[in-house]
Amino acid sequence: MTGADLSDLINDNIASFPPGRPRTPEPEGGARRRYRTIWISDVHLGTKGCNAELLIDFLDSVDSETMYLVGDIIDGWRLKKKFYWPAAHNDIVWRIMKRARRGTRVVYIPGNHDEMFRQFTGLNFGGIEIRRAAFHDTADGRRLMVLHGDEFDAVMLSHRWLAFVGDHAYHLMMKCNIAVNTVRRWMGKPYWSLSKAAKHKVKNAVEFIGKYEEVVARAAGERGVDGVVCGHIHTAEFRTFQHNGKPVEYWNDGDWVEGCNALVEHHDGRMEILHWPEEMKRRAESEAAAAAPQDDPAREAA
Ligand SMILES: [Mn+2]
Repeated sequence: MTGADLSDLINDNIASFPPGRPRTPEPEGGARRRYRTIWISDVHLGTKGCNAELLIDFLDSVDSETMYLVGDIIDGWRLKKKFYWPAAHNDIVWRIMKRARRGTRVVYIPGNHDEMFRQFTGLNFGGIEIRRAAFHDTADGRRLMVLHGDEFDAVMLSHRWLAFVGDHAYHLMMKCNIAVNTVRRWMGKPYWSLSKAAKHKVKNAVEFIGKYEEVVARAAGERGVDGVVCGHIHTAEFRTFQHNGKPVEYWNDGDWVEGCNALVEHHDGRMEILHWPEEMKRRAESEAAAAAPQDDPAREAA
């Protein structure tokens, strides 16, 4: 059976997948923020570390013409060791497929944790295009290379951080992250990333991230594009590098394990990294302000 046959077979059956309705239904009506493009990566569905509730909230709050899934969406490595697939993870797959059916162009670039999908490069499942990498042209005419970013691991092997990313210390930290945030939720406090805070304190991690960003931006410069969008290192960032006297933009769309970030392109080509826990906090505050009585004498006095 060829890949194309398989794609036909799956597409013939895809009408019934994902199942009819998600556990958490999409909100009816409600204005969504519209963007030209959305990039997300490193969701790690199939692991406890995935902040599925926050991602569902994000997906229900935004819409775009194009959506790039920049790798490590499903964590095949972890799933192979231990099967973990709560209803919320199905809800995310359902929402992405629904989006493709509603007309959003969805491009899925598998990463290293979901490398099993790389064999389907060039195929289309339920309206989702699978690519090894992509080029994205912004509204203001910049050309960006889009890839997951594990391609540069070989270059980065001299750095110890990678061993750390893949291994027990990282998972231990993710477990602490879950515990900390469970307690914070009980206390009514918003999501806060322990590992993100720790990473910025560890000198080697900071050095690794800086070096990685440089290596990826250089590769983009060598391709002659204006910039690169990637994921992989779970650190959302925008930086500008110089390559042969020409600026090269480095964009990392972050992750949904620690930071809960997305990268978006506005309709004029302007790009922005969204930190979703902060967006949720701001929304809750403005809703509280709107709900408060307008002519409250106590507030006037204060
Ligand atoms: Mn990765």
